[in-house]
Amino acid sequence: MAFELPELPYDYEALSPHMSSETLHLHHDKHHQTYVTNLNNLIAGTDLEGRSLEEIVTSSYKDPAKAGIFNNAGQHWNHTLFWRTMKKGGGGKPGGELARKIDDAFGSFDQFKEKFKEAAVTQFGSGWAWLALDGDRLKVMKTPNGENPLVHGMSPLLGIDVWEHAYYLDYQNKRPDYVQAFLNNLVDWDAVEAEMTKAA
Ligand code: MN3
Repeated sequence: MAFELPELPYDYEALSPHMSSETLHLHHDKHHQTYVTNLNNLIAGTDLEGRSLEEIVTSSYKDPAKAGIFNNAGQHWNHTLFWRTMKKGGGGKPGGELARKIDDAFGSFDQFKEKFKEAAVTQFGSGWAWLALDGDRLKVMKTPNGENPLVHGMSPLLGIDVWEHAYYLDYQNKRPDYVQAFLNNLVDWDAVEAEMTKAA
C-alpha cells in the first residue's frame, strides 16, 4: 500500500501565532505531500515497495543509488513525528519519567532547552534538531537534510524542522525566535513521552 500524508491532529489555525495557518498549509499540504508523492513514485516496483517506512529509511541510508528514496522517506518520517508532537497551547515542562530522564541526561530542563536550541540554531543549512533516546539515555543531536536519529540506531522523540520552509513566513531569517517559540508554545510533552514509551 502506498504511503499517505497523515492529517494534522489539529486545525490549521490551532498553532497560530507561533506557527501560522499559511505555514501549515504550505509545509504540510505542499512540502510534506511532495515527499510522500516522490517516495511512492521512487519505490514503485522496487524491492522496497511494501516495506515499513522505518525499514526504508534505515536500509537506504548511505546507499548512493537510493539517495532520493532516503531523502523523501526520511522527510516523510520526520514530518509525521513533527506534526504529532506539537499542540495548541503547548510548551511548558514534561513530567514523570521523561522529566527524570531529562534531568539525568542534561542536569535540568532549562539546560536541556539550551542544548536543544543550540543544536537547532547551529545546524548549518537545512536539517533537524532532535531529542532522541540512545539505549536508555536521552541525547540532543542535529542532522542535515532528511537524516534522523533512526539511522544512528536511536529513537527520535522530538524533532524541530529547521529548513527555511518551516519558519520563513512567520519568522523570516530569525531561526532562534522560531526555536524559542517551538519550545515555549508548541511542544506537546505528553506526545513526546508517548514516543518514549513506544521506543522503550
Ligand atoms: Mn519541512
